[in-house]
Amino acid sequence: MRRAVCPGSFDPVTNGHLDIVGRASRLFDEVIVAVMINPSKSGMFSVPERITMLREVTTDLPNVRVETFQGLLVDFCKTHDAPVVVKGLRAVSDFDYELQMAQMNVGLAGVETLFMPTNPLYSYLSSSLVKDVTKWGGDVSQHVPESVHRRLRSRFDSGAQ
Ligand code: COD
Repeated sequence: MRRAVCPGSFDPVTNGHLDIVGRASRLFDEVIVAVMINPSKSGMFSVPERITMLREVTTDLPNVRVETFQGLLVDFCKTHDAPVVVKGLRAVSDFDYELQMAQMNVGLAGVETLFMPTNPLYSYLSSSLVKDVTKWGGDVSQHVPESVHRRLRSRFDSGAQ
């Protein structure tokens, strides 16, 4: 079985993430979306909330499952017998950091990274940007799935900063 991992913080999942996960699901037998826990980042949504949102928006992709992990990505990959990581590349600014991580992951455990060019529709999208725009009353409904949009709005309506 060809299995790949799409890792990230997903705080929250955007249409850019979803595009990469959907495309990866057509290339691999199984794709595991890994919500990686970074204890030094508090995040807006809890990890269980991020997992719930991801599961809601990937129900139409039967070969995609969502898991979480705290630790090295390569250890998650080893545990799940997934030798490949799939990442989206938005711009040159992503490249330096992504290249370092990709090279480190090969060196640590032979885990390869496949980079997919972002869909031009989503090339400027990030979780941080959708949170910031929502915070100041902007409309991000074109940029995140409907269920995520609802949660973002209600989080800010209830006073999140
Ligand atoms: N279009 C296309 N792709 C996108 C878009 C978009 N608009 N937005 C995001 N993506 C893709 C990118 O590939 C990105 O890498 C991925 O989605 C996840 O994005 P985020 O912002 O949710 O997640 P990040 O960048 O915070 O995730 C970083 C990781 C958690 C993957 C990384 O820190 C990690 O692997 N941590 C585990 C600990 C570890 O192993 N550390 C050593 C690394 S060598």
